[in-house]
Amino acid sequence: MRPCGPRLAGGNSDGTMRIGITCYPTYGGSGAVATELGIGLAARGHEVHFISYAQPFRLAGFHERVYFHEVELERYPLFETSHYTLALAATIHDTAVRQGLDIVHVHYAIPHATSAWIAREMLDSAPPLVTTLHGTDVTLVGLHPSFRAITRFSIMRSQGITAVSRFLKEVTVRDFEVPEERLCVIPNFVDTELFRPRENAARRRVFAPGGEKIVMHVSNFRPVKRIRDVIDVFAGIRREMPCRLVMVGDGPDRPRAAQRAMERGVERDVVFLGKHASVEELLPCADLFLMTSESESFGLAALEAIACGVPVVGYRAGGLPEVITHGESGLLVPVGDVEEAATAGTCLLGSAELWRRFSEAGRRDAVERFAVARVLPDYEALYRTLV
Ligand code: GMT
Repeated sequence: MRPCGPRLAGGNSDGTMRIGITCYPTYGGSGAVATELGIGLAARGHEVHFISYAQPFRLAGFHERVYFHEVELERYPLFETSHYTLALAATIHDTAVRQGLDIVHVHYAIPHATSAWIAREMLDSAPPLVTTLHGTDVTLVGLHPSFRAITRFSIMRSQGITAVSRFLKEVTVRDFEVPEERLCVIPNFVDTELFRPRENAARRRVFAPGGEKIVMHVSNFRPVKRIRDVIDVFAGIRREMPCRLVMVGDGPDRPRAAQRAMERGVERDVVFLGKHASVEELLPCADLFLMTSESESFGLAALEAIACGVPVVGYRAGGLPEVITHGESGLLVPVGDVEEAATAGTCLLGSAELWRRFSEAGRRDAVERFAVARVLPDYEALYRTLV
C-alpha cells in the first residue's frame, strides 16, 4: 500500500504526505468539505486515509490513493452507550501506526479533536494534529457548560487550528479564549467543475411541469436552519408568481416544514426529495436558493448554489455574508424577516436581466474566491509548516 522509495521525516521524498482525515460521515457541510478536501489532496499525489464510523456520504466511487478505515463501534451488554470517542481514538492511533501518517486532520471539534488528542498521547512519535472548526462545534454544542472545558482543551492541544470563516474565528477567540494568532481562517471551497451551471430542461420539467420558477433549499433540517421560514418565504413568493419549492435533505424539522406548507396552503407546490448525495445534479435546475438559518458559520450549500449560477436569498447571519455578497450574488435580509426575504426573492425571479447579473456574479465569485485550486494549497501549506 505504501509508496516505495526513501521517506523523509514528515513526508515522502517527493513532497507528498500521508494524511488521516476524520469527519462525520452524515449529511452535512463538515463531512462534505472534509471529503472533497481528501479527494482533492489525493488528486495532488498525497495518500489520504479517511477514518470514520461509516463511509462519508460524498465519498462515492474509487479514488486512487484514498483509503477508508471504519471505526468499529463495539456493543457490550454492560455499556448502555457506545464509546465513540474511545473507538475513534483507537482507530486514529492504529491508522497512524500502520500507515505512518504525517498529519491527522479532524473536522468538527467534538469529539474528534479529543479522540485525536488521546491517540497522540498514545504515540511516542505522534503526527501533528489539525482541527478544523466548522460551526456548531463552537457556536452551540461546544458552548454547553458540560462540554466547554474539554472542547477548549482539545482545540488548544491541536498543533494547527483552522476556522471556515472570519465569523467563526471571532466567536472561537471570544468564547473559548483561543489566542487569535493560533487560529487561521481557511474558507470552505467548491469543485467548480462539478458544481456549474447546466441546462437540463427535462429535469426542470420534473420539478416544474408548468414552467414555474424553481426555488430550492438543501440542508439537514435542524432547528438552526429555521425550515419553517423557508416555507414562509416561499409562500410569499408563490403569492406573486407561479413557482415550486424543492426541499433537499432530511432531519428533525422535516415534519414541521410539511405542516407549515399545509398551513400556508402551498403543500401542492412543495416537494420533499429527501437526502441526495449528488446535489450538483439538482442545484443547476434551481432559479433561487433559500438559506434562512439563524446562524451559519459559512453556508456551504449557498456556495454550491452560486457556483451553479443560482442566486441566494438568505439571512444576514454568521459567516454567510462572507460567502454571499449582498447585492451581487444574492440578497441578505435580517434574521426572521420572511416578508423582506420573499420580496427579495420575487424581485430576483421577476427580472430576467437582474437574475442574469446575479447568476453570473455568483458563478464568478465562486470560481475566483472559492475554487478548490485556490483554497486547497492553503491546507497543504499549513500541513507543511507542521510536519
Ligand atoms: O456545525 C454544524 O452545524 C455542522 C456542520 C455540518 O456538518 O453541517 O455545519 C457547519 O459546517 C459547514 C461546513 O463548514 C458550514 O457550511 C455550515 O455553515 C456550518 N453550520 C452552522 O454553522 C450551523
